[in-house]
Parts: sequence; C-alpha cells; structure tokens
Amino acid sequence: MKRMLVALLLITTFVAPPEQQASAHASLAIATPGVGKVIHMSPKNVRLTFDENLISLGKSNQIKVTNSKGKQVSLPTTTVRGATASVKLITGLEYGTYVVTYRVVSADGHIVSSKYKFYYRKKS
Ligand SMILES: [Cu+2]
Repeated sequence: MKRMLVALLLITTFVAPPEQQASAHASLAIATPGVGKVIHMSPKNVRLTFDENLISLGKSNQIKVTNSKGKQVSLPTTTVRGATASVKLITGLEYGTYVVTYRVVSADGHIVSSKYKFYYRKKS
C-alpha cells in the first residue's frame, strides 16, 4: 500500500509540466473580464484567479483598472480570498478600452505583476 503511494507520487511529479516546476510562483489562470475580450455588459468588478493562493498582507495584492484616458475606474480596495483577487468598479463605465494592472504576492513570496486589456463594446 505504501509502495503504491510512493509510485503514485512519482508519477504525479513526472506528469507535472516542466515550466510549472521551473517557475513556482503564481500565474493568472482565470480573468473576468477575460484577457483581450470584448464585453457587452458593464462589468461590476474585475476578478483574477491565480493557480495558487495569494499571500495577503496589508495591501500586498492590488488590482487597478484604468480607462483609455488613464482615469482609474476601480475602487481602492482589492479583496483577496484564497487564489482570487477582485476589485469593484465604478458604475457608468464608458464604452472603450480598459487596462487591468495587477501586482500580487504568490504563495512562494514572489511578486507577480502584469497588465492586460479588455474592451467594453469597442476599442478606444
Ligand atoms: Cu515564485
């Protein structure tokens, strides 16, 4: 029984993709609105789910959303639960391009930061 468990663990280790072993820190798994997506309903928030839990210490995790003029349309507080960070958006968004900038701390203590765009009905 114990031997089977060891064998199973070995198999699991082998099956894990090599790039995941090389860089252990979190990467973005699911974004809502999606990366590069055109959406048709005004989003109430932006939710980013990573492939591992985030470390939440004070303001260690921040999502900021700006419109094409650089105006911030996200509220100041980013909420974190497990592997998901989210931020609420102001109401009455104009149609156009939005930039989501994020900086989070992954479970291994590394900072992961990047940005992406989504489009509300049209590009601007
Ligand atoms: Cu890392």
